[in-house]
Amino acid sequence: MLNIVIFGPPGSGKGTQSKNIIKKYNLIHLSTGDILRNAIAKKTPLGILAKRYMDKGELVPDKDVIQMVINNLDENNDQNGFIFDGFPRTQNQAEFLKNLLKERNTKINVMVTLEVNHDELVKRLINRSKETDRSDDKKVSIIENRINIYNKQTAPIIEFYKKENKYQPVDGTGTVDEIVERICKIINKYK
Ligand code: B4P
Repeated sequence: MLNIVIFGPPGSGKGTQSKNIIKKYNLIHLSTGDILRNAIAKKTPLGILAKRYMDKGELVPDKDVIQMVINNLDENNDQNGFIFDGFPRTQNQAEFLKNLLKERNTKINVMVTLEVNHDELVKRLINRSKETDRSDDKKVSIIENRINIYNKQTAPIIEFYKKENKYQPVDGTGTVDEIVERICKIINKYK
């Protein structure tokens, strides 16, 4: 199995790159953001809960996101591997994912971290808000809140993957194709 964590701040291009990488390596795209937005659209109990957090740019509680990931892995048994997009986002989630994969006799091969500067992130998310109806892209204050939360709660888990020798930074600026190429070079070393 090949399991990849794609990591980076909001707007760094995790979703964009995941879509390209799953095709090349025949992986399942497990995007916690997409699953949560789908739950919101369907007004499920999880969606109703998640909306309260996501509208403010805050993280959805660990226990709810973790249960959602367990369900998704169970539904996709016997696959080639996964790209985890937007998960883990906290130390708890990172430890949980490690244990969950161990129980299933597999592991994360590599964590690819997209590096994009603050102003470019804000610019991309404002642009995206013109094309989509995402409540968390609508106001600069919410975008800034998400970037702050990333810096405080999410970025520290880079240390977790560094200790495991799985952390690989990638320049997340340039054309989408250029970035795909950089990521594939890394994946090929770890697969
Ligand atoms: P996500 O859905 O994960 O979204 P994201 O971080 O905003 O975006 P991403 O990095 O995927 O950017 P994209 O490719 O779209 O999270 C949304 C929310 O869900 C979180 O804030 C949180 O509330 C909740 N959530 C999700 N997972 C959670 C978890 N594990 N725990 C708790 N809460 C969780 O790219 C952005 C824009 O840039 C696009 O418009 C794209 O076209 C553009 N772009 C991409 N690459 C580009 C490039 N190379 N050049 C120029 N533009 C580019």
